[in-house]
Amino acid sequence: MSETPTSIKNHTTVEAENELGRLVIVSNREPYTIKYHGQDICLEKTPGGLVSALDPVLKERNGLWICWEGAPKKVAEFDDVSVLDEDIDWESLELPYQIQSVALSATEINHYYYGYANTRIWPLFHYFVSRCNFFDERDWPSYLSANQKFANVVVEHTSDSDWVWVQDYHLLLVPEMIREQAANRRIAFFLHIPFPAVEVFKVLPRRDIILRGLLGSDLIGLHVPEYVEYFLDAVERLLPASEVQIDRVRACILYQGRTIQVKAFPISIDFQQIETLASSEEIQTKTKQLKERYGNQKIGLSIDRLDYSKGILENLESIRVFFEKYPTYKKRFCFIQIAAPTRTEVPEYQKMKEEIDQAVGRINGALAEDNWIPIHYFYRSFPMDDVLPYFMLADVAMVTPLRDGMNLVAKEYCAAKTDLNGVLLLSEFTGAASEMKEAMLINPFYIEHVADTLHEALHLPAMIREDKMHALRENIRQHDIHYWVNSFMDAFQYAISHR
Ligand code: GDG
Repeated sequence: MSETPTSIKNHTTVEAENELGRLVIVSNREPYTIKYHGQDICLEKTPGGLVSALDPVLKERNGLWICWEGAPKKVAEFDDVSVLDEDIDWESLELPYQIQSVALSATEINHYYYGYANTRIWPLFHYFVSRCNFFDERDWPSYLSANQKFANVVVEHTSDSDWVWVQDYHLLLVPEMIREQAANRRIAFFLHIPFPAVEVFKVLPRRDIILRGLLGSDLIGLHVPEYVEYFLDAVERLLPASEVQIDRVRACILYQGRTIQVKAFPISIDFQQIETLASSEEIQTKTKQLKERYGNQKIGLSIDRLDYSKGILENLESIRVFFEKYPTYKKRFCFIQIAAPTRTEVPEYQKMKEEIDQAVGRINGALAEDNWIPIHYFYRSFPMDDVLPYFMLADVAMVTPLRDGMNLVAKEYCAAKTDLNGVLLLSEFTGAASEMKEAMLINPFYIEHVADTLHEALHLPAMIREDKMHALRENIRQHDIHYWVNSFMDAFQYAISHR
């Protein structure tokens, strides 16, 4: 990224605020979750990098967050807390900034969210063409109507001096749908998943409508330069030459008399927050307790949402092969897999969970000895306070997605490794691999190679290990989530002044 980072504070002086206008985030997911503790209702910040990064900016700039109003109900349900049975009156709750919800029908939720977004766009953009469900005719109309509802709420609640920032693959049509009603609205879009190579993207029915939807934006952000190239390729090859002109040098597109900037913004984490937490007494104590529980063994760790894109099954097989090739590691190494439940309504995910259960059972059944088991498997979501001690415990983090837009776990592991005593094994099919050059890169499809690289990681001399971890940490420290937000907002301003 070429921009010089500007601090959030600089952006919030009075002049800058006037110049910048109000920031409006549009996402499927809500920034706050409503939870019941007995009779009391309380608000909890939705975990994850995006909310951590944007929440303070929205607070300082008195922003607005537009999201699907049903999302909090779903989260409550997953977490086994009472389910909210009434629509949420956000205004009655004490929120740090305005939240405007978008009401969707049950059909839209099923076919826009679970259907089109999660069983069509998600698998396709992660290169799982054969997992796509192209056959349910109800998905597309729901995707259209849900996106239209989001766009209508944006138009109604914003003005041309606001900065509207649309997030992710659920809302690919929203930029154009806003533009149709409000030609001068300032609109940016960020895609959190990969943008695939054109040969894969072109499989998508109505791909031209999706591209035109995105081209309603003034700025389109993707994680890494490779995805920018793929996006430009798709526009160039799949839309008529009479409609678009691509400027590869300036990475922009001329379309309907407007200039649209397309740029890479690798998302990151709140490095400082994790580093501070990791150094706290509470986390140090928890880490010590974990170390006592696992004894002298070396530890490998993976933390993922339970999703087929994360390569959990393939990695379990690598662990089996590792013990087969290097049997002396029995009782001297174990692997911990934390898999957080996600999209549990989708049959594909239920099936995957069963396959993982079986694989863990099979490997542990075959290899366990005395009190030792090779794989410790947790199928639940851990709060960050409980995740951090695992990061600090692990000698090797195995980040092995088959495809991933960026992958924040890789960055979080490094941020937590304040003692530099850890090695990162990283799939070359993650966006993170293009930045985290000091990681040990692996091809997660090449099982034997992953097993060998794990072996190599466990033997890495301390000096090399520490040098690598130091370099990884310094890069993340400098390019943290605040850098990401600020460089995106700088580019957004640039895009508006050059549109
Ligand atoms: C999408 C893109 C892109 C996981 N398990 C637990 C837990 N987590 C946290 C991690 C991390 C986050 O969830 C997962 O972020 P990832 O980036 O790894 O993956 P996705 O959820 O698929 O995110 C991805 C990201 O958007 C941002 O643009 O990087 O490529 O797919 O923060 O720590 N957190 C807690 N308990 C768990 O059990 N608390």
